[in-house]
Amino acid sequence: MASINYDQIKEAATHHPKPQDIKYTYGTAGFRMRADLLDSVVFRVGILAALRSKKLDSKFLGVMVTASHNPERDNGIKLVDPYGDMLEQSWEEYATQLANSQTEDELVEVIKRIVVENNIDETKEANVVYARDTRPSGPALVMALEDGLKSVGSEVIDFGIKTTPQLHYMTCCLNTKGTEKSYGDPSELGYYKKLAEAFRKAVDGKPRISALYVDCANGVGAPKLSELARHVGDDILEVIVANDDTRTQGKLNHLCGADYVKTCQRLPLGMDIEKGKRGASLDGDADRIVFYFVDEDGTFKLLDGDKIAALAASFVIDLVKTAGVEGVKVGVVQTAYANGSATNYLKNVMKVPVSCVSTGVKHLHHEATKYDIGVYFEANGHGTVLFSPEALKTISSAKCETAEQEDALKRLRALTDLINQTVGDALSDMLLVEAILVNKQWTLKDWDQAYTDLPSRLVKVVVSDRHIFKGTNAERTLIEPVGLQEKIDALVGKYKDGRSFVRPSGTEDVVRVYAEAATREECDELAYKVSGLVYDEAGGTGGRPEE
Ligand code: G16
Repeated sequence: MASINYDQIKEAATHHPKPQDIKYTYGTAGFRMRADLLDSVVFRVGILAALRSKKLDSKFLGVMVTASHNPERDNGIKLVDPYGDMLEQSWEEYATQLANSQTEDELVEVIKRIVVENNIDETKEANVVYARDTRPSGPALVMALEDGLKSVGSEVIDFGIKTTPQLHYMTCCLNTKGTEKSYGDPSELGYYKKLAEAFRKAVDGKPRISALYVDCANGVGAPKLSELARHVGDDILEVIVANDDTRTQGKLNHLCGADYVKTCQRLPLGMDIEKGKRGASLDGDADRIVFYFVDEDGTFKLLDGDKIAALAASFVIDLVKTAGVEGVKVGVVQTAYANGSATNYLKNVMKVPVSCVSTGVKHLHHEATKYDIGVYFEANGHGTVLFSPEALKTISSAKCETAEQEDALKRLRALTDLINQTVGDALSDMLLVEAILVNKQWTLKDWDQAYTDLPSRLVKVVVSDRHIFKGTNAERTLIEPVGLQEKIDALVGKYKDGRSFVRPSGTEDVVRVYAEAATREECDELAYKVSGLVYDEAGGTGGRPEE
């Protein structure tokens, strides 16, 4: 292949000018903001994806155009490394530099710097696979992405409309095809078949449980879940898809979806499930899931990512023990948002090692690779279970002496295929939870019994510049604005089991305030007092948060 043609890049860039006075940042999950501000960013991310592919010996890079849980007017873009994990962090800075280069000359300068610093062979082929969610702004942004890719002469595969985890799966499959690490058939059909077959094996011989109503946030999860359910077959899993309107503008994530349900702690619009029925919500790109039901007394009960982590960890630990592969150790990774009761249950009742890292799947995923089997879930329902290569080898080669051992081993092996190990995946996680509940013949109420959440509250505070908030200690302690943490600590000290922290969102233009305490009243009071502090200190703009 010829070297990079910088004049061609300059010419193409004139069609994607960077707006003046905007500073872009590669945040928690890539670039994310109002879609009408993203054209130049998407074009430049295309270039970066191609450069990274060249750097990694022409491996396929993944690019996803989505804003996940954000409102419909937003969009975003993120890069996926060859084995399905998030873009290596050291390259995030390059993404930010490219996005902020104002002129065509500056852009080319940054590209040349990336080439030199990474010793990139310009003549290597570049391969990029991309997909988008159902947002109306998606097609135009994909065209800008294609312009960026073409300007560097990249080979491309347009994967069309997909969930984010399907793109991660596809990227990993393409790069492992024909190797001993082959992750599966690189197609959407291959994805459904792999999951469906693994689910059948995981629940083999156990009776079906009641139907699951799934709120798909009027996003890409709706058609994809219907397709997955068809492959699984309703003889073993009955899924009722709700909020599946991907065509009417304004409905995506509106008063529904996993983020809404978790933040507001109430049923989504369009899911009026009766008492005792089982519900779940996906987010806009189907990488998060939370479960819920309405108790006999009418109380809404949420089973979030923390509950999924505890359920998955305890099931896997039991299987490992019964199968007799006890050398394999399980650990759990959480963030500061994990409910105090969840952490306490894992550490002190289940006696599992627990680590706490900063928000963002990229941080959790990395930490989870340190365990033989790493269970990671954010409280918001984003997560998965990772099996290390050694654990996989032990599980696949284990011999069993009893029928009980054989059965456990069979189910454990099924889980290694059922769980999307490239990234948190709402569809795969749904099947994981369902497989566990089927095996245990549990209702959601049975599952909920393990521990009782401390009342918690998440508040969004709109301020003029959220970047003045800087934290440390896995985001549990603020170091800037100076003095604010002491004020928060003083407030927290007044509440039984009180805990609160403040961090700038990496996906929305808000500051997030989390609080928990022994009672609902105390928790809400603490949350709103801390929110008030943030609002006053940082020149809040969106109306003072009130209870
Ligand atoms: C993304 C990240 C998650 C993170 C969430 C909120 O989720 O992948 O790890 O928890 O944003 O992040 P923040 O609090 O920084 O806004 P999603 O589902 O929106 O892609």
